[in-house]
Amino acid sequence: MSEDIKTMRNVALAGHGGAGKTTLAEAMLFNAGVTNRLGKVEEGNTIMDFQPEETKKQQSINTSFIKYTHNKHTITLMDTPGDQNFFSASKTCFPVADCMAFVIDGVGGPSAMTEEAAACALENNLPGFVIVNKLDRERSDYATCTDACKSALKKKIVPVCFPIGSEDDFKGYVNVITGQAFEYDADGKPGKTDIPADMADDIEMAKEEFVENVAELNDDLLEKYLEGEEISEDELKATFRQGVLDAEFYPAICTSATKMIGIDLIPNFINDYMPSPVDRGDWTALDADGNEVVISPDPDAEFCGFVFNTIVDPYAGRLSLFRVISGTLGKEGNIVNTTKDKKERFSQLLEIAGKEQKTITSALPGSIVAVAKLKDTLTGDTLTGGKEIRIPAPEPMPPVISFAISPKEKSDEDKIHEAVRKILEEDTGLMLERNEETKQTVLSGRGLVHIEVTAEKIQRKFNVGMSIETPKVAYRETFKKKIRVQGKHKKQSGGHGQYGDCWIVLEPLKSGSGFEFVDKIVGGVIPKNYIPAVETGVREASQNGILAGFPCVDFRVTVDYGSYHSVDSSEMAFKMAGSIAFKNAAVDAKPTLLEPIMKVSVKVPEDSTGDIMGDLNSRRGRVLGMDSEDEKQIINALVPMSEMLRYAPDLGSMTGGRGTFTMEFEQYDVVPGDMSKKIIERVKAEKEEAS
Ligand SMILES: Nc1nc2c(ncn2[C@@H]2O[C@H](COP(=O)(O)OP(=O)(O)OP(=O)(O)O)[C@@H](O)[C@H]2O)c(=O)[nH]1
Ligand SMILES: [Mg+2]
Repeated sequence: MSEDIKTMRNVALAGHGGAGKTTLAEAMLFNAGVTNRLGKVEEGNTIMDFQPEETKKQQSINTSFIKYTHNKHTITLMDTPGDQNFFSASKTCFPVADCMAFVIDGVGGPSAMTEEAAACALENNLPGFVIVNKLDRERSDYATCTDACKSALKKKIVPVCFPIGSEDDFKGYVNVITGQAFEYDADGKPGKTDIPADMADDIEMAKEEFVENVAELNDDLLEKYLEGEEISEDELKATFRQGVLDAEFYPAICTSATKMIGIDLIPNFINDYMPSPVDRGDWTALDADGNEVVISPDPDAEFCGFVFNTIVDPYAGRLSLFRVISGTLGKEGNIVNTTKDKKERFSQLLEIAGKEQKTITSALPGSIVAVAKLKDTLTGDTLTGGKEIRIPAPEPMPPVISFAISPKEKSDEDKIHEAVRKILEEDTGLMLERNEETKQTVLSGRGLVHIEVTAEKIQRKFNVGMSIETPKVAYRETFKKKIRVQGKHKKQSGGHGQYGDCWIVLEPLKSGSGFEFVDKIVGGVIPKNYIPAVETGVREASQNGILAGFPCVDFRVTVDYGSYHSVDSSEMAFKMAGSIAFKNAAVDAKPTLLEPIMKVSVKVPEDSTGDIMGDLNSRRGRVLGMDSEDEKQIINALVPMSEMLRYAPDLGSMTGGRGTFTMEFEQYDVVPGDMSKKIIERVKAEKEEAS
């Protein structure tokens, strides 16, 4: 196996927004001499947050990549966004990392999105380590953070480094593996020092605990430990590394990214203990018959790559980012997209470095590379040299909030659709639907900010303005009373007249029945060939209900009597008669407004359950039952759609971002009287305004 693969490290910086991932990446690159200037997120000049939307918001929106060499190893850093609005951009990248660095805010500790990232690590079987950052800040606390990580990351945490000094006085760390201590000067330069006297006892205990944790993984070592024999540093390191690779625990280290404390340790720690693509081992793919096949990170095998990200550029076209899973890819060539069953060709192999792209001549297994202008390839697709295998793509994150979108300029209707369609290629967290009934185009995503940023991106990339508003709810109308009426259409204008006459019975049906039409004409009082026209008349008129113009549902119309004229009757005249009959009936058949009811499933930490139930009640929800899963409660309820349009941000603030929910349409139900009145008035006012 090529040494070049064994020295590769693909590391995803993961965790909640604002923990310092981008700043840490910046500090690491500066420390390694990749850059000669230390950028700041606040000043919008970091390597990783380079998109205009990122510099404006001072947070990461997309995952950024950079590869650099350190001590004969090549480290690819993936700086993922921690904000839940942009988390789908993180989730698509985690599977192509070989390990995760969980960056924790030393003040606030792990939060909801750290838990989400940890769940991805478990799902993909990725090892990881914890970086407790911001330890220079007031009220930061290393021990509290590492302790909280146990439950948040669902893993044993093994602290390897311990901070010297705290808060403003944080100045270095002691490493229990080597027993060495370092203090940093104002420029972030480390100097070897003695373990401070007041830490000696604690470090002694911490070392003991560390050795015990490691010894537990290896019987020989455990025996030595129990016998009180000396365990060499090399033995300890080797078993520790195996424990890390098997994800038996996550080691923890301590840093301040802004003061450059502990930064120089990170790449060494990555090189020494984190996995290479060879350590990661085989990947599982499916062959053409759906059988599992194994793909090894073998440079001599046939090429196979997995596309995990797409970037759309209005000028340069589409850029497909993928990880080489096996084989060695050359600087140009023909490849096959096995997911789409299409041939593709690329003429340049690229490596991404922040906002830059540089051409490279070949890529080994484990490499994160990109090619431009593939015709049919999108995120989640498999590329091969021809072999029919597919790597299963992870499910995109379900959208939680929807907005109706429209172009700012009416004439941009086509342009906006084209732009949104392109943005969907690079953002799997978005979904676009056309609601024919409300005549709205609905864009769904992970949060309001997600949709707002999408609008900004569309403006910048495609130069077209997009407005967003709360989507309209598709109400319906129905009837509560049975009634029999006549519908007569008679016109005598000069020569040929018009004559149609029918009697209908309109009666309510149970919810979900739709519309039924029954012909009970006897004795030919309406000729057979005119009866479908009566039905068409009723059906068309019922598309615009009497209350607020919504389609009518769940009723039956029976035509049981009528009359005709041998010269003046026509299909048209009977259609008019049907329409008039329906309108006459609708007024007196107790018309009633119906609203869509959603089946909602909310997953929250146990201590929020009471608040969530109370809130669902205030949204006119009906709780159906509760379940529990992974220390969380799942509340199932039926809630009117109109009450759920802004649920995502509300749930976020009620649970500190720890709640998630899904919802789908269940049924239509009657809107309560007072509410119904308000909706009808609002719709009428809107219609008047529009006309
Ligand atoms: N005092 C102090 N501030 C820090 C440290 N690390 C980062 N910050 C600040 O914290 C803020 C957020 O840092 P980022 O690097 O953008 O955090 P992030 O994890 O990349 O956040 P997202 O991109 O939103 O996921 C910035 O203002 C940084 O300057 C640190 O070690 N100490
Ligand atoms: Mg960031």
